[in-house]
Amino acid sequence: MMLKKKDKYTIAVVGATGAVGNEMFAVLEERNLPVEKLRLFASERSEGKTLSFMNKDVTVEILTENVFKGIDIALFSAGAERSLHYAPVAAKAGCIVIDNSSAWRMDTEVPLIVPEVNPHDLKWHKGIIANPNCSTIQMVVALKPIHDAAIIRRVVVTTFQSVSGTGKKAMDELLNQTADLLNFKEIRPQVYPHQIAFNCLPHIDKFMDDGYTKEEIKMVNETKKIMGDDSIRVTATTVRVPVFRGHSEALNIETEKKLSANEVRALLSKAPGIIVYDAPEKNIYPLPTLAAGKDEVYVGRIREDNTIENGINMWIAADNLRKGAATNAVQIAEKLIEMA
Ligand code: NAP
Ligand code: 12T
Repeated sequence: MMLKKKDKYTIAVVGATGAVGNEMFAVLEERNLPVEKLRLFASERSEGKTLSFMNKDVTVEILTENVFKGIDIALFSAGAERSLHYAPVAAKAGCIVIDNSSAWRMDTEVPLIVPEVNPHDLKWHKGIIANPNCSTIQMVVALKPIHDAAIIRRVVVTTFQSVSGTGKKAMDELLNQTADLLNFKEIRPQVYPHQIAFNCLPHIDKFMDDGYTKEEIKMVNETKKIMGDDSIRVTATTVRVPVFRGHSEALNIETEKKLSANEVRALLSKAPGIIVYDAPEKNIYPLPTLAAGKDEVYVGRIREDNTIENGINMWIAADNLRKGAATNAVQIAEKLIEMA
């Protein structure tokens, strides 16, 4: 299924009132996509709300099965259940879906795209394209140049994930808990099973029978699919931290060919979508506060792991709502438009 070439396109954001949806139309505006008409959808709770796009008010519409005719591209971020139900309905109406949920990512008929890594996989989409998990996107952007140069055998990753990954309610929970605790008030966790303020929870998404969380399993499986290489071994521990925006990750990488820390620095410096931010003597290293609001993946603390033959340690940070979600989805839309 190809996008028909036009001067301008009708683009929709499904889940427009959410944390990711909000960022999506901000990024569409910023990157100046050729938008003829923007349509915004959410649940009946948001009926009649207006949101500003290009200095004009756009009214939020209720999502139903009949809305997709005449829409060229729809960016979905309204939860996996909505994606499972509505993405095929939209595709059938001729609308190309770029889906942010986990619903379609591992479907063999659906390409899973990070434009810096596997833009070629866009060619075989059948109307639904999946946007990877936020933690996976920022990791594969940093891994791809290393894999191309030295073949990655194994990655051990620990994540430090912000609450905006869970959505708006979780951001409110961190804010309110922090204020309540500082005022000696009692707190009652609702979104997370434990206090998130002043704490770290080794628990993101559901636990599976083998003791891993779904988030950890997503990082393993999605990495192989995006990199197009089942031989890369990935093992992950995903942790929620009391940060509003920006995910950080500690990566330990084992390669087939030896790379020095300087070689990795040089490789990543010229790779697309990456900023090497690595001068520890000046306290320069990636931080979630630095990455927030940016579209690039920041990489620093690059050093050799001398406990194995060919090992590299590094620390990365990126904005989970931007490159981890909205920016990556909009970049996919840009590629579709380029290919039309
Ligand atoms: P959020 O802040 O809770 O927003 C949810 C959005 O979905 C709201 O716009 C909400 O509309 C809408 N929605 C909920 N139920 C709906 C329904 N029945 N019909 C139509 N719209 C409905 O959540 P978020 O953080 O933006 O996340 C949204 C989705 O993005 C999730 O599926 C999540 O899997 C995905 N996501 C992906 C990544 C990634 O890794 N790439 C990162 C974060 C999130 P109302 O305001 O009307 O309720
Ligand atoms: N549970 O899109 O809570 O698979 O940070 C993204 C973020 C699922 C996803 C989170 C999640 C996804 C979270």
